[in-house]
Amino acid sequence: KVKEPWWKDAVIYQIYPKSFQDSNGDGVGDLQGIISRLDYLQQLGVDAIWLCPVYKSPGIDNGYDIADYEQIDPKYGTMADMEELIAKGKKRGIRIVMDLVVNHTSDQHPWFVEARKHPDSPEHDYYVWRERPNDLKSAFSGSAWEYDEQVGQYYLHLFAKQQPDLNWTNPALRDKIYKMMNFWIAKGIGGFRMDVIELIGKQPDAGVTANGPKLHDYLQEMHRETFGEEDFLTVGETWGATLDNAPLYSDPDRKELSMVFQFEFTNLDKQAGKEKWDTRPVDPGELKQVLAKWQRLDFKHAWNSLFWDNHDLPRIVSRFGNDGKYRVESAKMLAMILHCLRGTPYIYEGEEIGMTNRHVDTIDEVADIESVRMYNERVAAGADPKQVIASINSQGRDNARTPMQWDDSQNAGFSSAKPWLAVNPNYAAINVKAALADPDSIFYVYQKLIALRHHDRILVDGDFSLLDTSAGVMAYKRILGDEQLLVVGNLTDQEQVLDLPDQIASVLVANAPVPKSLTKAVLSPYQAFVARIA
Ligand code: TEU
Repeated sequence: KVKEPWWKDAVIYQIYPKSFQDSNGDGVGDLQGIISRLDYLQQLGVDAIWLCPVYKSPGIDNGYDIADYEQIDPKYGTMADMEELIAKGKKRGIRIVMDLVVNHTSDQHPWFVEARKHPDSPEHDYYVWRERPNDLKSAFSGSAWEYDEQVGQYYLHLFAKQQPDLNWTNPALRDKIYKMMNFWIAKGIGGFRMDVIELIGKQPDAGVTANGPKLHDYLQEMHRETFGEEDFLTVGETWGATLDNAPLYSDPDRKELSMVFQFEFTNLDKQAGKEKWDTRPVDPGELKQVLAKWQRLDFKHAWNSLFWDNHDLPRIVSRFGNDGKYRVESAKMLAMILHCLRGTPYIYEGEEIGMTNRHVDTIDEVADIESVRMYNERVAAGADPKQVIASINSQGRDNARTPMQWDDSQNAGFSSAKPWLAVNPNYAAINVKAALADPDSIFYVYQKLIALRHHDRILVDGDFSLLDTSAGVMAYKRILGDEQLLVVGNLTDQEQVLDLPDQIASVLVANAPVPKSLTKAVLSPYQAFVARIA
C-alpha cells in the first residue's frame, strides 16, 4: 500500500529570498538569513518552504530569469549554503520546495548565448524563433517577439525580452531540463513549484499559450523522468485552471502534479475583460462563491492549493480585508476562512503578521519590471500618471516584496544596510517581535490553524458544505464521520446577523467573543470563529 504523500496535511510557507532576511549587510536577503530564521518558522509550525528562485540570474525579474539552473546566485550565497538550508530545514521537519522556472531562461543563459551566436547549433532550437512576429503580447507589455540582429529572426518571450521562451517540442531540451531537476532531487529537496507551467505546451503560431495540446504529455514525461518515485510535492502555477482542467494536472492516476495554484479569486477586484490594474470593489457574496466553487473538486482525483498572497499579488489584508482600523480582525478572519478549506494552504512571508500594501507617490520608488513597463505604456498612451500610480499602489507586485518586518529597529531588522526596496514605514508597529510578544496576535491564529490541520483529519479529509447566510457572511461546515466543524467569518466592516440552528460544543479559534447562541446572533465587523458543533 502506498503511504500518503507528505504534503496531504502540510502547510507551506513561501519565502521571497531577496526580501526575507539579510545576513551580510548588503541590503539583499540571502540563504544564511533564511537559515537564521528557521527556528521562527518552526515555531509557526510550517512543514515546508517554497523558496522563490535563488539560481544564478541577472535579476531582471528577480530571479525568474535564470542564467544557470545549477548554481546559486552569489547575492544569495553558495551551493554549500543551499545544502545547509536543506539539512537544517530537515532537522526541523521543514522541507525545501524549489521554484522551477522552465518556460523560459535568462538571455544570459549559455544556451541562449549559443543559440544567438550559432544559429546552426543544437541550442538554437531550444528557443522559439520565427521569421515574422505575430500579435502575441508579453505579460510585461508590448510584443512577445524580439528581433535578433545576429540571427536575423525573431524570438518569443512571453515575459521580458531578457526571458526568451524555451521550445518544449525539442526532446533534447526536455532531457536537459529533466537532468537538471534530478540534480536538485538528489540534493534532497521536497518538491517543485512550477512557474507558469501551463505555458510549456504553447503553439505560438496558433496563438495558443496556456494549456496547449502537448502540455499533459510533457508533464507525464517529466513525472516519469524525474520525481515520479519520490515522496514529493509538485504545484503548478496555472492561471488558466478551471474545475474541468485542474484534475488533468492533479489526478494522482494521471501521474502529473500534486496540485495546482488557481487564481480565480484574483478576478474579484478586477473589471471584467480588463487588466488587473483596472480594479473594482470586491463583492463579498462573490468571494464566498468562488471559494466554495473550488471545494467542489473531486479531491480523490484532484487537489487544490489555498492561498491569499504571493510575490505577484497585493497583500490580502489590504485587498480583501481592512488595513486600517480592523487590520488585526480582518487578517485573522481571512486566515480562518482560508485555512479551514480543503486543499493545501500556503502562507506568504509577512502574511502571518498582517503585513500591508505599501504606498508610493512616484514611479521612481517602484522596482518591479511589470509595474514600470505598464506605467510607461499607459502614460505614453495618455493616461494620467496619478491614476497609474494608484493602480500600482493597489495591484503592483512590490506591495508583497517590501522587506520582512522582524522588529522595530532600523530597517525593520531585515538588514544593517539600506534595503534594496524600501521597508514599509509601518514596521514600527507591525513586526514579528511585537507579534510574538502578544498572545492575541495574528501570528498565533496562524499557528493554531496550522496545528489544527496537523492534528485533526477533518481539515484534510472532511466534506465541505456552504451554509446559507447573508451575503456578507461566509459560513461553512467540514464534516468527517460524526464530527463537524463550523467556520464563520464576517467578510465586511459592518455588523452582520448570523442565524444558524447549531450548538457550539467548543471554540477552537476566534478573533472576538463567540455568541452563546447562533440564532439571530450579531457578528461584529470581520468577526470570525472556528468551532466544534455539538
Ligand atoms: O508569474 C506568472 C505571471 O503570469 C505573472 O507575471 C503575472 O502575470 C503577474 O505577476 C500578475 O499579474 C510567474 C512568477 O510568479 C512571476 O514572479 C514571474 O515574473 C513570471 O512567472 C515570469 O517568470
